[in-house]
Amino acid sequence: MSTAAPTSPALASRAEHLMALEDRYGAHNYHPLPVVLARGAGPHLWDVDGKQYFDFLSAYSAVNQGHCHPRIIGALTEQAQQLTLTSRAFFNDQLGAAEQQLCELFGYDKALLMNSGAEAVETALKLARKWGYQEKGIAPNQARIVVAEHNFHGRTTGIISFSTDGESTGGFGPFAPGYQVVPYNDIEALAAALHDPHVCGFLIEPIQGEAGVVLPAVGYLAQAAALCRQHNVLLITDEIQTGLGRTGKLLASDHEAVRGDVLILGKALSGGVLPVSAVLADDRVMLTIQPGQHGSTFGGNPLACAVMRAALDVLIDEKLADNAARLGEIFRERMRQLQAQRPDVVELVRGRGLLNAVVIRPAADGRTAWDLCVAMMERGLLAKPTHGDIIRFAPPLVITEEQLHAACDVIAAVILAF
Ligand code: IF1
Repeated sequence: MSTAAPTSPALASRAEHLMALEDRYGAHNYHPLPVVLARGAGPHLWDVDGKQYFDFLSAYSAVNQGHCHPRIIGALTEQAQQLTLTSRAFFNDQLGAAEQQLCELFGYDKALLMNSGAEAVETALKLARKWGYQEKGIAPNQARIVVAEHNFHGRTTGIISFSTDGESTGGFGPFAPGYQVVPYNDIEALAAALHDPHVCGFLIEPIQGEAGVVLPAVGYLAQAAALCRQHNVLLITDEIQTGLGRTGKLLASDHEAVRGDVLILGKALSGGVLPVSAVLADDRVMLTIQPGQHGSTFGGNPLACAVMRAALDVLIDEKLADNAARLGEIFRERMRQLQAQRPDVVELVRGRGLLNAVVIRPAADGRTAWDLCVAMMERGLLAKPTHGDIIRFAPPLVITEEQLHAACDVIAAVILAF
């Protein structure tokens, strides 16, 4: 194992030195774009050399409210000097009001606060099973949960048990049983799966994010909800990436007036300040878990609650969902103009609100979406490809129309020169 310092700061630039440190001392579980960020504000990021970028990833939709939003940072710094963590062994003066705000905003009886998105997904799976045994009468250990092909719900061994992505699953078995995969956006396949009386839940992303911003047919979500009601199955909507204004409504499922029996939130629930996730459900589901049957050290901590409350206030007060709806139309129109100009590069444009993706045709000389992202980075816009040929464009929802056009000008310049 090399012990020498990777590079002496004098010889390498600060950015190169910092990238070398991560390479030497950090796990290689990501392949980041070669940019080293040091500051963020609103839709902008700055690297260690002071170069400004538009952030068109928003930390995978965790920074909907913009980087370092003053109201959220204010709540963080104020609470951080009062009380950060008590554990749930005791009450604290932040949790109840935070739970109330969540339940009133989204229309559920109760909320269970966790930390990462994956922890909230695991919590939802446990709730569905508990409800399945206690309320639906499924035989012990026979509960099954239906999921969609090409799903992404997190990285725990339990969650990747139902992933269909080799990158997420390879080398991590054995996997948990009790899941059935059906094609996304295929209502007949779902109907067939829900006939199984052991099914207690259907876990779905209203729009598949990691799969490359894949939208189901209009009406699919509503039909799925109807089938779940018909078969006494819990509809579990994972809105960790699509929720909180990202697709132009408070929740992506609002576009079809669908209400998940279990709602999962995360990412922008804290405005990207610290990990906060939540599961919301009515009493008939939530109260199947009793004291001592589930929890987490940091779940519902006072600091997370104060931050979450400010993040939700910003989302509502600044009408970020409406901004996403309006600017998303403008963005997709700009991208469609590019598609018309360079159909050899832009294969298709899809998305809703400010969750969009452009599918890129690889160039004859083998250049790919990655090369486009590097070129955009050089021109001051940060975006990341997913699954090779898809570039996700998801700026913070605080971006202005003028900033959006400036960002589209960068995208256009790179694509027209590709
Ligand atoms: C990575 C993308 C991936 C999610 C949905 C649960 C979670 C996520 C719909 C888990 C997390 C993140 C994880 C991050 C990259 C990003 C991501 F889709 F957003 F692009 F991976 F697919 N449900 N998505 O999107 O939440 O535990 O991460 O807080 O793992 O590389 P988490």
